[in-house]
Amino acid sequence: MSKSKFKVLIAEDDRDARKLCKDFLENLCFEVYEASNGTDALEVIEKEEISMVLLDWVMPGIEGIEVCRRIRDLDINRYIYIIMVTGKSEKKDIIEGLQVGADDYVVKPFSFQELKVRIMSGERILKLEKRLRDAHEKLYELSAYDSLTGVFNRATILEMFNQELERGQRIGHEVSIIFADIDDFKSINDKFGHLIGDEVLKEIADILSENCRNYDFVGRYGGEEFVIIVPGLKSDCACSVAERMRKAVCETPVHVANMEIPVTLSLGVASSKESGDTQEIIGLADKALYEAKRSGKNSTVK
Ligand code: GH3
Ligand code: MG
Ligand code: MG
Ligand code: MG
Ligand code: MG
Repeated sequence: MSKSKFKVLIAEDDRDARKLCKDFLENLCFEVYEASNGTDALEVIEKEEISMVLLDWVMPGIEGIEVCRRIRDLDINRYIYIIMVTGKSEKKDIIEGLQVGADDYVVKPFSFQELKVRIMSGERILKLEKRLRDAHEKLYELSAYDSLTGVFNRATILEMFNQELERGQRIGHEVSIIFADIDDFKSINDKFGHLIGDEVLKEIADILSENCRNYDFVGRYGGEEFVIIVPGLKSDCACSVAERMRKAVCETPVHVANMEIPVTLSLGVASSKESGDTQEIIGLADKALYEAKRSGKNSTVK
């Protein structure tokens, strides 16, 4: 069997049986955890990234069958492969075990040869599941983030804005939004070229991200325009955030390819207090941004 990094939990109240099983699994290169009752088993599963459980049925306290049921009720984003290993050998027991969520069922006394091939079959499924999970994560990254700047893309940031507005309504929080547009970006492109322009966009995205709180969201709305969602802040406070960003950008020139490029931002702020409609709030922030541009740029308007 190939070297495996999967963590396996042996939940078994009989000490000798547990020890035998542990030695056997460690020889197969698994990282092994032990529990002598159902309560401890569930605790280990919550704490460690357990991938496979060899689960005895008859144990003091919470029995294996109930542990199995509770594992399937857990809200986790990985699969746990469960093999019931028990002396309960009647057909109705096997049916019940598989019905509550066990993937496999081994009746004691078993041969280690049999246990090994059953574990290998579980490992095949876990490896496949891990590959699918990784692929899903990768797809999410590709679809949710802007590939140039690494901040959220337009579709994602708008979805997050909607979610935050709903959450804000539920818990009675105001949600603010900031539109930030680079001033005269076209002339930066014209003067330094598009590639340098791209680097400037990345730097600005970084500065915006560095100047917000952990629970704010930064996204690229398009071109040289960014959006920052600020949940739980009234528009006055969101204006302070916007001003902090504006100052951070205009006070230090952006360093790209051994050049110092002066950049400024115009920002528009709106909040959920002004309207209950997503599009309307966006329209208000856009209008405020337009006003900042009209009145001379490098400023924040609410
Ligand atoms: P204003 O102060 O009114 O916002 O002027 P501006 O020049 O920033 O705005 P305008 O909308 O006239 O021009 C935006 C420019 O941004 C034009 C476009 O070529 C450039 N741009 C959009 N996306 C990208 C990109 O991904 N990379 C680069 N380098 N330039 C981009
Ligand atoms: Mg037992
Ligand atoms: Mg611009
Ligand atoms: Mg313009
Ligand atoms: Mg623009």
